[in-house]
Amino acid sequence: MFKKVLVANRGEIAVRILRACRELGIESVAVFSEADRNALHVRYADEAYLLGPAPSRESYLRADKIIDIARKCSADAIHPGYGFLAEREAFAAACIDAGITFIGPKPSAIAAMGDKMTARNTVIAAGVPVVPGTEGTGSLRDEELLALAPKIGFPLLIKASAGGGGKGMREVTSLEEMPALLGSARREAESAFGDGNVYLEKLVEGARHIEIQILADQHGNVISLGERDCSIQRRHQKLIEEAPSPAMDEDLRRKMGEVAVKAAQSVDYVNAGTIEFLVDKDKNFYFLEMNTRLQVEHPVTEVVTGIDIVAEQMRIARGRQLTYKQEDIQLRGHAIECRINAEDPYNGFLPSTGRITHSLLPTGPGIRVDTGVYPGFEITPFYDPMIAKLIVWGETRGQAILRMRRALEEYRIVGVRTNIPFHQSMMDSHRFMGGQYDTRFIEERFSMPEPEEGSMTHRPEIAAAFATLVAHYEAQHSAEFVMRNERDTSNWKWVGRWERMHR
Ligand code: MV4
Repeated sequence: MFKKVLVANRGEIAVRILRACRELGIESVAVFSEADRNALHVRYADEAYLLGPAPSRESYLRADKIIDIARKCSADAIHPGYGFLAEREAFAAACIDAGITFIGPKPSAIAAMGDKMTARNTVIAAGVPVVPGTEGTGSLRDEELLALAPKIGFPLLIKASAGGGGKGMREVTSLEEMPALLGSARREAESAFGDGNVYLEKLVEGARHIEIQILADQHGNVISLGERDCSIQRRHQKLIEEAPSPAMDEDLRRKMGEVAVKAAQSVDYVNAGTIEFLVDKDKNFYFLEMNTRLQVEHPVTEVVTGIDIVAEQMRIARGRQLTYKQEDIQLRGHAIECRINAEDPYNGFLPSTGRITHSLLPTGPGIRVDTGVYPGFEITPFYDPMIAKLIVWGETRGQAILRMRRALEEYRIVGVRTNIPFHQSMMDSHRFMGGQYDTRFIEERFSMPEPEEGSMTHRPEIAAAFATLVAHYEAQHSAEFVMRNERDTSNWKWVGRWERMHR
């Protein structure tokens, strides 16, 4: 196994990867920005190095500095996590050139899947179903697109080649409005990606966003670990994910798993990856894109399969065979993940920054919390607002929902606003409970209830007074607790007695 791994990321995912290193007996290296000097990932790692100022491009996007640090501290491998450098072909290539293993796919696979038009054509050739639309690579001019549009039919979508995540995407309902929308899609894509190429797809309405997790080793073995339903999104930000999907059955799961494996093989994929599909009401499914990285929502798959995906990534990168064969993969029970964001659901989901003064994590049966923050840590506006992922497991979907309600109720975060109230109302929503939702659910059918009458949300001065009293009360009690220990038998003596008794 690797002797030392550098984690080129921050927050909960850096901590998640560092934990895997610890369990595998691998020494770990963290990198951090000036805003993250006190971050959890820095404390957790065996070694930590400063990258630079808070803005990402001066810190977590500094590929040169990261590779330099990895060289100087003799790391064998770099894990990029998600976001930042995870899907930069040039970064993966630079790691390899420096003699450091990139824990992820080959640069060629990142490139092939990174360009969505190329990805679409590559998987078409491998027999993977895609939404009807334009075919062939190379840039298409407006005149060609306008000629193809009526053949594809309206409504359709203009999508950016370099896109993904909805950037540069436009819905078109008629030929008349198309020239203007082509122009604005190209401009948006050009400024976001430096590439104004676009292609067309028929719009699939009322579909669910379902993705298949795959693992592929360097010896040609590829397996699928079932699906995650990620349809609960707001402005292309996923908020809730679950596995298995309430809309799937065993037959569809097997078919989509086989297709996902084919898509991965079409680019000689190695390591962990995810194939995104749209699934319509009639259970037709269409390839959308492939994410060539570990994903935020990987824990729901870990929880229902019992597989440690990050540990598998390390084994794969080290050249081992997959630990599991397809027939070993069984899904047990149901997992739901709520992304806990520092944002105000009562105020247009506006980001909320500040110091976390208190927090109390839910625990107990079937609960997992992946977080990168702790009391005393300051949430800054420099990075993603996601501060934790709350993942629950239940024997059935119903039990998982009940458990999620319990966990959300236990969760306390003081100092920043969070979207916990949003998740609570979602867990009470009849449509969510019935599994009847698609990608437009939040925008079209869901609204936050008004905060309760007299709620502290509206009375900050009363909340502040109460918080002071509670802090005082808690301080008194913690002092009492320490005192009692000093007067009474100390914990160490107690442990000694207990151990003698059990000899
Ligand atoms: C679509 C679609 C409907 N039809 N393509 C959004 C981001 C990018 N990954 C692809 N997206 C979509 N592509 C066709 N042909 C609907 C979406 C879409 C969507 C997809 C997944 C999750 C949430 C979404 C929200 C709006 C639109």
